[in-house]
Amino acid sequence: MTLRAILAVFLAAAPALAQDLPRETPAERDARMKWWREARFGMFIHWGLYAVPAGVWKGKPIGGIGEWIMNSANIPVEEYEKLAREFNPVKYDPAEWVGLAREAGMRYLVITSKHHDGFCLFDTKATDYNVVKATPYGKDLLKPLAEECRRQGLRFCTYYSIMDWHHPAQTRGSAKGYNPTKIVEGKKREYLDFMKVQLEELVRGLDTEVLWFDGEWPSWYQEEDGREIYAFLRRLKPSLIINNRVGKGRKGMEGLSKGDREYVGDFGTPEQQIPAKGLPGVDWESCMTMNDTWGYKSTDQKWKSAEKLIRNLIDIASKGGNYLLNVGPTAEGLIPAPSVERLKAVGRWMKTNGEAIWATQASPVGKPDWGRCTRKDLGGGRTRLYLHVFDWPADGTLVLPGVPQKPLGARLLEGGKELSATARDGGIAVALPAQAPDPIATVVVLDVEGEVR
Ligand code: FHN
Repeated sequence: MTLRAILAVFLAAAPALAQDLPRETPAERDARMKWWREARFGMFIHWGLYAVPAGVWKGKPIGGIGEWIMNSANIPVEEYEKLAREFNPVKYDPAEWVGLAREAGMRYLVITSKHHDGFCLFDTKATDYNVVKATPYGKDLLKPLAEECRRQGLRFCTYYSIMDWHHPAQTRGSAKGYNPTKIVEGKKREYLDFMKVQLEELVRGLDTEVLWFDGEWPSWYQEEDGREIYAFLRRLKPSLIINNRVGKGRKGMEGLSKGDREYVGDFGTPEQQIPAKGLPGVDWESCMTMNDTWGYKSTDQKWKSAEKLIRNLIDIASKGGNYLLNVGPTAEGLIPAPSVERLKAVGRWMKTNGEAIWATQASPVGKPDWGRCTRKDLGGGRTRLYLHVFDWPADGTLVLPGVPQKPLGARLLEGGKELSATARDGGIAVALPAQAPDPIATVVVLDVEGEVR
């Protein structure tokens, strides 16, 4: 067989070969996922040209989420592109953003490198439709943020949309809008190669630690494409973590236990929801907004309370998941004041109670009536339970049913006041002070003998 023939055979097989997922033992996977599992809490950032109109187009408020305005208002590409000339985030301060996330108790940060509108916030060679080439700002936005994350000890991660309303290989779904895009006949390989160039820039140029895919739902994009992209990325950076939206697993992983996993990707991505019983057996992360939009909308002032955000964090951690909480910065580069206030409030709670969230495991006793529980295995046959009390018992006794293990000691996490813990009816009763130190959630630390499952 001639060399040309051998090459032809290999190239024809290349995409299939590329789908051979990297081999990894459970221990190797645990090592790769370790920092992510222990992080429990991250910042999501949706930022781009859509922050310029901020939910209003030609004087009219546009419904729906802010980053979808190009689709929601069915804005012609040539018109939407002009927004780049107005995008000049002179107030952008990466150190301030990372500091806010760090003080809130967040351990990683996921920012949109390219959302569905196709505009890139980094200095990509694959298209001139980017912040360096197309805006008066003229500088890469992600590189300084990545450097600041490393300086302040957070993991830098990037969101990437597969669906692209600007790339010539994809066309609008209908006369009414772009979503879901269609692929131009014969251009799918061109687009997948375009994706790979940009993904390589995010990995090699920005050293991203998580690739957070989205926009995977158009029918032209298939699970096997996800497997090809996943294999490509893991070969590029074996330690990289990739969500389930690299393939078509968004619906699957949210309901499947580990054994049934049929989809490519390292973690499930329930969105704007907290699965009632978590997702046993798989890694998962709930991504949620602080108001109702991901990208900035001047008209959306429906902010969740700090209490709600803190209790979401506790609820998610008690089910073994991560909380990816979103901010949508303005076109000037500012995180909206209501978001800043809430991040600081969450940070005050985390400053006292972070150890009851970070590196904890899911509750071994489900959801107690009075609040939530998280767990740490201390080794030496001891288990630490963090009892997050939302509803302070009127009679001053906190009862934890279903834990027959011998109590070894109990205390308030804040201040360390020792509490009396005794076995009672197959569970444990803890005597509490009359007043709850923290009305949102007071954490009681309870150590018991043996494993609690
Ligand atoms: O369409 C996007 C949306 O704009 C936003 O980015 C969310 C965040 O997870 N993801 C998609 C909707 O599922």
